[in-house]
Amino acid sequence: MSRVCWHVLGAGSLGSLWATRLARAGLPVRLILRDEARLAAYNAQAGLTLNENGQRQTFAIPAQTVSADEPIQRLLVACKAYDAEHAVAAVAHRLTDRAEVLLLQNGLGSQDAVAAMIPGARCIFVSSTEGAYRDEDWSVVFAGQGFNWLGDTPQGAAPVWLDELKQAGIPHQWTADIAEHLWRKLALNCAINPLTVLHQCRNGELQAHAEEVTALCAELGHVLHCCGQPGAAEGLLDQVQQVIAATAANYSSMYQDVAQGRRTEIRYLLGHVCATAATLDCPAPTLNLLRLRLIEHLNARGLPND
Ligand code: NAD
Ligand code: KPL
Repeated sequence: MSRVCWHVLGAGSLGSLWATRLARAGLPVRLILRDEARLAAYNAQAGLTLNENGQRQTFAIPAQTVSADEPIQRLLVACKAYDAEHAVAAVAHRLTDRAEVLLLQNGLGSQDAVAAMIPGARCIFVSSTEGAYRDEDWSVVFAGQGFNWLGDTPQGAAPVWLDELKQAGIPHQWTADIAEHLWRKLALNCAINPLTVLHQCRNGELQAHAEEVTALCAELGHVLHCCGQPGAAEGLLDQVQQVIAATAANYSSMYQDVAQGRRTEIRYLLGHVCATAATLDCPAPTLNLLRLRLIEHLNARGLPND
């Protein structure tokens, strides 16, 4: 039986982590790169390298640009939230009638924007807690074990190809409520990441700012109730404190983005919570103030503030 090819759009950290594990399991994978220059750079290498537990393994995964003409039946979108819509627009004409599109973006907002653009496709949202970073071009380090929740809205049946994720050793579960998982992760990120940027600290150092964290969690819980996500609010402060303790030595992803002069996903994290609260007339003064402080911090460093 011929397998459906996994087209991976965005050969960054998470895209490479998925692509290499799928390829390692013998599944057909294609990388989709943004232009001919990137394709030439990739083709000058032996392939894409996965660095797991200090072991490096390179996979000669075929690549193409967005403008190749091969039809796409299954697309994994692994760009940042702010790039997803534009990237998918470039390949939308290649999607088949029954295409499935997996959206790996953190936060909320980008998934709905992509889904609205490709109404004929089945969009599957993924909430990932796995960790990866690039140590060099075309090489990814698997830095943190985690989990992937997958689901769609309205909720459909679990796709049969979940078996392929199992085969590839990608930890996952299909969920009837992907929105709750995405909101919960977004709330965790909003309670931790902006504060680590503003206080210029590792996650663990937020233990010295316990009052601020507590106030934020209380308000996030309130907003989650307002937007019909009470499940995502349950035990939020406890979990935030656990994550802070468990990742005490780490710098949050937003801290790392700012430290390295990269654009953040603020619009899809704090920005999304504040915009949703405003739409619902739900008071969120602490979150709004935090967003303004973060914007000021980004402006001072010449970084995009959305
Ligand atoms: P990344 O910046 O490492 O990779 C994104 C890739 O997309 C880059 O290679 C970029 O060149 C490519 N890209 C952007 N626009 C493109 C286009 N138009 N055409 C083709 N390629 C394009 O980002 P990442 O860390 O892999 O994160 C991806 C998403 O996953 C983010 O929303 C992030 O928050 C989320 N996430 C990441 C991790 C992690 O550990 N890296 C963990 C959980 C969630
Ligand atoms: O996901 C995270 C991040 O850094 O983006 C954690 C570790 C949960 C902190 O919010």
